[in-house]
Amino acid sequence: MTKKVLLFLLMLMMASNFFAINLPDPVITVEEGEEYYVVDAQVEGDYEISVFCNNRQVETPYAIPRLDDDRDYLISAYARLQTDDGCFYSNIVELMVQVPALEEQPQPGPYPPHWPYFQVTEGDRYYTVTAHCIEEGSEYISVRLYCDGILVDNPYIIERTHEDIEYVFEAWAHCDGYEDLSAEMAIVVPALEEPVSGDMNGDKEVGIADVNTLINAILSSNGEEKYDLNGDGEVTVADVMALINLIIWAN
Ligand SMILES: [Ca+2]
Ligand SMILES: [Ca+2]
Repeated sequence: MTKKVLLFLLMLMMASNFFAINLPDPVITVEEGEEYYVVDAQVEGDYEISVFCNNRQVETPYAIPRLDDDRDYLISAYARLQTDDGCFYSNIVELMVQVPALEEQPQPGPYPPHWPYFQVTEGDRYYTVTAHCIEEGSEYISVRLYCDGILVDNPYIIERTHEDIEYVFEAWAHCDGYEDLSAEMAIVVPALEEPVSGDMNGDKEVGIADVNTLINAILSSNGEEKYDLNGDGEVTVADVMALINLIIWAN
């Protein structure tokens, strides 16, 4: 090869370098999601970008699904510019992306191991019925309460009336993904207990024992309202007389 040819080649190389365009390197980004990792690549300037996942060209943004196990993916990208003087490339940028396995999704809670059950709170004026279920409080478990076939609040408050009333309750335990379980209960809510006039000792009867109780209340200056039989605001001998009259009248 002559010196002239070498010189010519040298000048050609210099000329090609002179016209060469240095493209900026693309930047690969990864957005981590619960189900997908999304890969994208950007470059400053108006250049085409080619992106590859494990050497296979992909469209961007490219969503990589998370699978049952951890996986590594080699992402590579370069920018390209086509001009009349030729095609110019940036460096190839590579990034190893570790995509972890899908996180375990919370499973529905365990099926209620027992049927729903009831709790009855007996009060002087109200009865309260509550339907429970094991594991209640879990977001997957709920309990519905029906009274005589109608959906009611749980707990359900019943006001006692002047008569005994029977109610039939049904409770349904619901757990996502399973069949509902139900239980039934009938209860009689007794009538309000009317106070027995003159019954000072609380045995529901009126007799000589109540006179003793009342006298003791007077002697001990116990002015409880229940001892004020004649309603004059005081507990005195007048109440004893009223009580004796009551006993005589009753007999
Ligand atoms: Ca009594
Ligand atoms: Ca009195």
